[in-house]
Amino acid sequence: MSSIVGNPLYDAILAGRRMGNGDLLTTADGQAVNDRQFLDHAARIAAVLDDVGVEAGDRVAVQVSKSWQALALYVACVRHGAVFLPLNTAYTPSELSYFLADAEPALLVVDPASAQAAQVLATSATADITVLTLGGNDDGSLADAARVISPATSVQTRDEQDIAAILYTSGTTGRSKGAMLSQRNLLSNAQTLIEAWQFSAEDVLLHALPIFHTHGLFVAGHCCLMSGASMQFHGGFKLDSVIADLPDATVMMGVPTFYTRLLDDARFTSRLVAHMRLFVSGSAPLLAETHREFEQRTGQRILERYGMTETNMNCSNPYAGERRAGTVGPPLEGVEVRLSGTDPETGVGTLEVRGDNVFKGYWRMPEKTAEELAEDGWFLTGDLATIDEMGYVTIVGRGKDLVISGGYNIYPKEIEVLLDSLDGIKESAVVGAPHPDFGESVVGFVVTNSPDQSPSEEELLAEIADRLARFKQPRRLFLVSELPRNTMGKVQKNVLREQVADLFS
Ligand code: MCA
Ligand code: AMP
Repeated sequence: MSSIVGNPLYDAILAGRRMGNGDLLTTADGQAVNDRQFLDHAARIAAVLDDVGVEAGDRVAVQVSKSWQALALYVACVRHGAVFLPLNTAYTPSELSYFLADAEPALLVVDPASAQAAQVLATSATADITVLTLGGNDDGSLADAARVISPATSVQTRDEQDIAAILYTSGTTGRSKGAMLSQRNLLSNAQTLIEAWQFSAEDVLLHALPIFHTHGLFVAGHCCLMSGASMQFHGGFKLDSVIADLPDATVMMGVPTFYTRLLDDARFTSRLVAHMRLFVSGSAPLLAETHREFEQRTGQRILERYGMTETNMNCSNPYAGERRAGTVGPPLEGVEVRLSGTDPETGVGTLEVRGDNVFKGYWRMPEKTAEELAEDGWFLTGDLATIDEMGYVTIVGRGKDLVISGGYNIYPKEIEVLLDSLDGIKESAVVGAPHPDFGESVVGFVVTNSPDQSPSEEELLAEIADRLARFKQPRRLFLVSELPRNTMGKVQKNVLREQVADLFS
């Protein structure tokens, strides 16, 4: 590794920790971790990365349970100049093999229970991939190695334009694309959010989001790491633990499902959250009705914001000004927004964004990058929106075929391609149906080759079970004789959506 010069993202994390009182986080089972322990652990992991041959710019793919050591692994990658590549823990080995082939990481870190399957994948990959393990209780080969190694003493120099992370986001073609995020992208957005949402070392953030996505890792994680705030670091969203910890928190960030689950519980009262200064919602539309019910119950207005994996956060309702239910607020400082292809009658157009927050392109997909990211920096979000005279943006729909379930994005194409590949299936169509808990839930329609010998719904679901993460699997599959099509032969998904509009109500 090179000597200490500059590494803007790591330097901002270090500076943030110096602002705080020395405490970084408390886990849901009561373990307290201070800044010194955390940064020392990250330096040890950086030394392990060095030891196994990871070099600056190498990808480090990580599919592990949430733990503070997993967060330290992220910081270690930043410190070491490696490109952090987090993966949803729900992905199956067959999904994982795609990411390994595409990203060619130098290192893959998985839970100890997945070591064998990961080793098989690594051995059959074209790249030379080392496998290490890290469990939720700091078990596994990476944890063991970090315990005995001397902490790294130098920090890898990085330019702001260097890639710090690659986050995969599914695509409308069914192939996942790796969004390359530079240090500048991440740092500028974190600084903007800290300012906009007035984060300080006094804050305690209740962190119940996964740390393999933008929301939990960069929005919540960076806001705390860089402002000196501390966290109540939960393994996931467990209602009882969240309710138990809320009285000692000042900020919570969540997807709308967090808020509807809280509102469904009688223990969630204005007294419980009297001292909270901020509730943030994002990743999926928050129903205006939920916003209002929340205000009636707690006297507080949820702050809704809007972002994407490719862009970090773009818009936010104001901290001090009017938070309007059903809108995602004006663009954040330093972010420009505009509409293209606007319908003169409705004012609805496709939202485009530009700013330091916008990613550097899709990993090894120059054509895809060129389609969505113009040379002058404008990025086509694929979201349909209106912008009012005050600059407030309202997301009114999606130009892209996408289902968002509990804050996870699911691209129907990926599921359709898989269903179509099964024996006896002629064609399929996948849509989102309104769901009281997850907002939307995945439902499929399948046309079989021969109605007499068609596989059952259960058989089809069983066949895809180990090839698709559980959250992407259709909750229902309907066997139909044909799909509704328009005169151009295109499947009319709106007709299918109408058929399942009340399925889960
Ligand atoms: C779990 N399951 C799901 C989901 N989560 N199914 C569909 N959609 C989901 N989101 C499955 C489980 O495997 C289980 O399957 C069953 O549903 C019920 O599980 P349950 O215990 O109710 O779920 P949970 O463990 O409580 O999880 C729900 C959750 C979680 C807390 C809402 O999904 C979550 O933390 N979501 C946050 C996602 C997120 O961070 N998104 C940010 C992306 P079975 O029936 O087999 O047991 S970043 C982003 O979108 C942009 C950048 C942005 O703007 O933030
Ligand atoms: P992802 O690709 O996982 O980063 O998800 C980004 C997508 O989530 C956006 O393009 C939107 O469609 C959606 N999204 C995020 N935040 C919001 C929000 N507050 N309201 C509506 N949609 C949102």
